[in-house]
Amino acid sequence: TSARTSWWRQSRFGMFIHFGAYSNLEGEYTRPDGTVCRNAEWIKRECRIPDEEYERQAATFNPSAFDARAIVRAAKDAGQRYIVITSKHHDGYAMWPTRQNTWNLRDHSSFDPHRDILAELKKAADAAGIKLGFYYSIWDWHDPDFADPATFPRYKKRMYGQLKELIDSYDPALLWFDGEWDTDNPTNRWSRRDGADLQAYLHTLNPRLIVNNRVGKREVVDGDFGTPEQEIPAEPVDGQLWESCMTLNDHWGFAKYDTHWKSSATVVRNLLDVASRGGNYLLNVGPDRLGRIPQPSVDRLRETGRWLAAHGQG
Ligand code: JFZ
Repeated sequence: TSARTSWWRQSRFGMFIHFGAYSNLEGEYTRPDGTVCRNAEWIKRECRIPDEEYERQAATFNPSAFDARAIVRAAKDAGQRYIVITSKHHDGYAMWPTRQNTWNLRDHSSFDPHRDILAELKKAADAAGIKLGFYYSIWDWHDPDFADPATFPRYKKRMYGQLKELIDSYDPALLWFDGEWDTDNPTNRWSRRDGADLQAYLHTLNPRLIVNNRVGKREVVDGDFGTPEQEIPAEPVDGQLWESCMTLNDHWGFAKYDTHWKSSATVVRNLLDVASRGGNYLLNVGPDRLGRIPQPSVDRLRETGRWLAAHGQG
């Protein structure tokens, strides 16, 4: 517990946003034989979409209705104090105009090339006093240098380059790593040493940056906080800050058929449960292909905020 993590420890409630090229499929892939395969942010891999086909669909991605101010307002109304958005998920697609490759929202989409959704979100968040962080997947299905141990150092260099771009351009308060496990490689290419090196590098760029434990191997020594997923730990690890991330339905990315929404009562109960145990609650929304947060999510965020306002927090 340091001054560095003070804003985060006091925040308690944040908004997770899963948004990427997968969102354009809205959770459904129709195979050439007409059968339908359902998934969300893992759709490329779980539905075995060929690379060329996934790239072709990404080229039509046009989240023209992405409204950073509306998203920030939804977070603020809910009583959330920080936002963590996927800057790059496992599919490797960067949601900002990275200079490391063309597999990104500016160079490989049908989106207005003058827009930059991370810059828009940063501006809106700053204006509302909301902290902004980025999810970043170490695991990368798209970069040809990732999968081969011989070329992995080249990938790592590009990854460092992307993270420097994110810090230089958008000054995130937090980086939320993922994909440090690497199911392609039982040899566990991402080592504790890699994690420690990366964390040290990031702190040379911004000493105040907060980083989650998936930067390393999710040990207590890795990063600043633990990341239990879809659960509220009964026995938090002594001395480790933690944040429980959860979906609002049953998917992280948008899935048009998924109507299994948690009630706002459940959300409030989870938030109180997490907060009473000293943790943070990072509640996910998955914008649709146009960039809009689904209305059922907006409704639940608003109801949660109303409850908090009526009971003295907020
Ligand atoms: C990862 C991602 O694969 C997923 O798409 C989503 O972004 C989520 C927030 O993070 O999924 C995980 C990560 C960790 C575990 C399970 C799924 N885990 O520790 O069991």
